[in-house]
Amino acid sequence: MPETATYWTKPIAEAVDTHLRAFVDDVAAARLGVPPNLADALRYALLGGGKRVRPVLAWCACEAVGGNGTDALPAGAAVELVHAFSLVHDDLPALDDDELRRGKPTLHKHAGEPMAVLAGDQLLTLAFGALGEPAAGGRAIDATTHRRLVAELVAGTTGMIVGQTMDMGLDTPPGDDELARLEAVHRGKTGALIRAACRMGAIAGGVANDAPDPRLEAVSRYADAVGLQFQVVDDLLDATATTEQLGKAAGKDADAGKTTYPAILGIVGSRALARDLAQRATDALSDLGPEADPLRRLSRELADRSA
Ligand code: GRG
Repeated sequence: MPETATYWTKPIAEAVDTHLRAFVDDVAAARLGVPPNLADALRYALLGGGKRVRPVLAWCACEAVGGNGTDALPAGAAVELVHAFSLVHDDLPALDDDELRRGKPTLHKHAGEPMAVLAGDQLLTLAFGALGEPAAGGRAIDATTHRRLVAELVAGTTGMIVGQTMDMGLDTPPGDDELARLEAVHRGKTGALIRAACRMGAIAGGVANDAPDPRLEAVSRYADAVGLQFQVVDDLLDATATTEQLGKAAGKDADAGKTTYPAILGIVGSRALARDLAQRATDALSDLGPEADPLRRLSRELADRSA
């Protein structure tokens, strides 16, 4: 999280970490019999840092529709498990071939490539199990809500994989120009999981199950703007921050000759776009009351993040 946001999102991130740790210990290791080495690899990938942006978004989206943030922990944990899977596999030599993640050696550098492949598979599988595990002090998840959460997680994960497929040149992004094609890649690769996190938080918070709910539409529009904004800022940081600041290799986009927002719009143009998207995100919430203020604050602060 950005420095300015740390003090207010920290308790949420800590609740997420506590929930994830208990899930790995009590469900993955104790109940499902994941062996100690694999469980350690899961903890390394899942609990070793990370801003927890997606579970925090789920929590705040839940509260934005009048829910209790604790009820969004299973959804947030599930999205974070998918996110951790994507980072572990993305870092593999066959994909991005990275050695540093969250300021530490990537999982395949730490535990070897076979273990990293298997841990990624396991993280993805466990994500779907996490949806049915209520948090301590949270509500039990009813069957209809559970089914909706599964569908959102499938859509978000699929969108992410489709975006990654296009990003790797294995499929052609739709769009008439370079900017439209870049947006299509990132609406999938980065945006789809952020959209899922926000929508799942709102669903866990009790938006109507039996009729279209305008609050879910508002949260979805918010999420679409924030998802793109997150990637614009990620591109900016890759171009302007240091490896030490990011905890992962900086400058990789330029080295790889990749199309990025700064490459197309320049640094100043990309900063303006990030601010514009933050504004679009808050505008999307105009019909929601003060309970959506944390979501509004997050989009502003994520536009200014430095890691
Ligand atoms: C391997 C199926 C598959 C997909 C990989 C997520 C992804 C797709 C690749 C990772 C590389 C990348 C730049 C993805 C864009 C999303 C993004 C900005 C990820 C980093 O998320 P943060 O900043 O990371 O939330 P932390 O470490 O804070 O959790």
